[in-house]
Amino acid sequence: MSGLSREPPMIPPKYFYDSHGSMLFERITRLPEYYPTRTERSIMGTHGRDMAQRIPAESTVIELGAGNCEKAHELCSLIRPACYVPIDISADFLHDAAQALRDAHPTLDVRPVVADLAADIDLDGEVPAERRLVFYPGSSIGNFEPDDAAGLLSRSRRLLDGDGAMLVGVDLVKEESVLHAAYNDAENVTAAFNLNALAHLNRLIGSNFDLREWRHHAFFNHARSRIEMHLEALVDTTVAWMGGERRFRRGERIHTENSYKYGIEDFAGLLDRAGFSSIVCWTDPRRWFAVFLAHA
Ligand code: AVI
Repeated sequence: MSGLSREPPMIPPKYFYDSHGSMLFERITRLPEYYPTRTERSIMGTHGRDMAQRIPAESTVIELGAGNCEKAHELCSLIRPACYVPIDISADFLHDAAQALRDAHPTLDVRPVVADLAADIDLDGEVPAERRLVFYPGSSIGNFEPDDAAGLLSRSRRLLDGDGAMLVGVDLVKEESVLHAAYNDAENVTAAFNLNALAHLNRLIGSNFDLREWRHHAFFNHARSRIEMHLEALVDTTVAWMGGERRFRRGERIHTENSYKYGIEDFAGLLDRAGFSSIVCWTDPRRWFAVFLAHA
């Protein structure tokens, strides 16, 4: 894991998501302080019919980072797609979730694809090319650097014919106290989620991180408009792993995640740069979150 030897050290956020980490993330989405999931759901609830009217019937929904396919159930009842293509990096999780979706919607053609969103997405020729909707809910686009987010939007755009569109959830800039609380919850679930990356690495690369020697640290970086998550050493400590070793001073931090918060105009600009047009967006009354629909 080369990130541990970097200056400053980092662990990519994909290491949060072993099975325990995925369970902790699901708990995060239900925390009172973590507003994004429920705010996005409320926007879909309030404006779903308006969205559905702008999306062709019998479309093919391609969901990026579909995970447990939970959001597909709501979307499917809104727009009734003919085909649903969940894409995720975790094969086992994806195939189980796809089966559950088939059981719940017997007439829906479900075709899971295992792929890493950071690379080119290769949909096998069997996925219908017309009336595609790329669906990327949950504001995970914020976990990419803005240039990489623009790259992912461009690659999504390339999956679409002239009649295709993208529906994407985006977390917006807001009062710092609200952001801070969402990533520093009272029950310390986010702290456990962050620290779990170390336990995951211990299993994957044979490192000997002692989780008691590290603490969760998350703050809003105004200049870069992002929440940063770090793990901070509570003591001087040496960590060894297969093929490497590093000494950490007390107070030294490992950067584990960025979560960018956008302004509406800024994100519309990113969609525009990626070649999308006819961009519409819906927000909640507090303008904490936005769902964008952009056409190819
Ligand atoms: C997955 N992603 C949108 C979450 C976020 O808010 O950036 C991950 C997360 N990290 C800490 N809490 C939630």
